[in-house]
Amino acid sequence: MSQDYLGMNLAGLKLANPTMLASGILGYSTETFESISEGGAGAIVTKSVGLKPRSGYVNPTVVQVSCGLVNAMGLPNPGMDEFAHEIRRAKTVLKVPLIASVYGYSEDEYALLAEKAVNAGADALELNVSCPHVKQTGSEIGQSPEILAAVVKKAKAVVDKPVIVKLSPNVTSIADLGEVAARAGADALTAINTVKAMVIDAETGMPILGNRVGGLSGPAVKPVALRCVYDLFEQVKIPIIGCGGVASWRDAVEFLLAGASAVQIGTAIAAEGPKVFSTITRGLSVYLRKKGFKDVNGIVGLSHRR
Ligand code: RRO
Repeated sequence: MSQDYLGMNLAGLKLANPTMLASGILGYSTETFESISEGGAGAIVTKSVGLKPRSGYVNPTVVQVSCGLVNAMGLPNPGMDEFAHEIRRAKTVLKVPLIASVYGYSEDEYALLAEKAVNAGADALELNVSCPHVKQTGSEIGQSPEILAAVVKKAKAVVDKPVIVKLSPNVTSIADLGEVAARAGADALTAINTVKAMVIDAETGMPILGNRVGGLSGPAVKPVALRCVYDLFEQVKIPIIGCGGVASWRDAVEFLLAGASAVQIGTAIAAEGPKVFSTITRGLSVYLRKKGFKDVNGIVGLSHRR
């Protein structure tokens, strides 16, 4: 069986297969990125990094629920100047594209972060404009068409690498915001960030997360994410990367049929480890061969047929 079924060019990025590590899962170290790459991922997206170091919220920051994980990490990160060293180090060993996820509080900050990440060697950027529980960077930037357009335009003006925009499901129309990002020059969209959620402990009568509220990921959000990808595919012409509850090759196929060109995997790594990537790509390859498709592009958006 050949892996050639799975190779692709996504918005200028050469991928050996359409799976990526989702931002936010696993830290910032070259060793972790290497283990994910060895597990079979086609690309790696880093945890979101801002200009200044941030310690994040107090514990607990992640809670397991029956249908996934609820997190409110609060953007813990070492700051871009420190992280740039790690990008440089990772680029000396990684054989797959490294996509730097960045967040900021203004268009100038996003542009500066984009420049710094690309100068350090990042192959592409993912603009995180959709964190569900950190004010300003998530809710104000990603939900305002004007600010979103300004952020994307400015980032595109300063770097010559692909700019991907990660969208929130916590909006009235993700497709309208995807269109705004595409018109502003985004090369691809990731859908979706986590869904606003919380967990309450009946014994203590209190919210469990240190931040009280957070974002849900994992199997529960898959149908929400599929619908978001489906709506985006109807309205936007740039590639879409599906993210939300992908744990098996069948999940990946469903996202491709909805209109995604690739998928990101996050929560499933907690249960399966890095081998989840090769398990999914093997299954996807067998599916494509059995169904008579010669590559992934053959099924992207096929569920839109009438
Ligand atoms: O760090 C977080 O709490 C976080 C981020 Br930046 C995000 O984009 N999505 C999320 O669920 N958590």
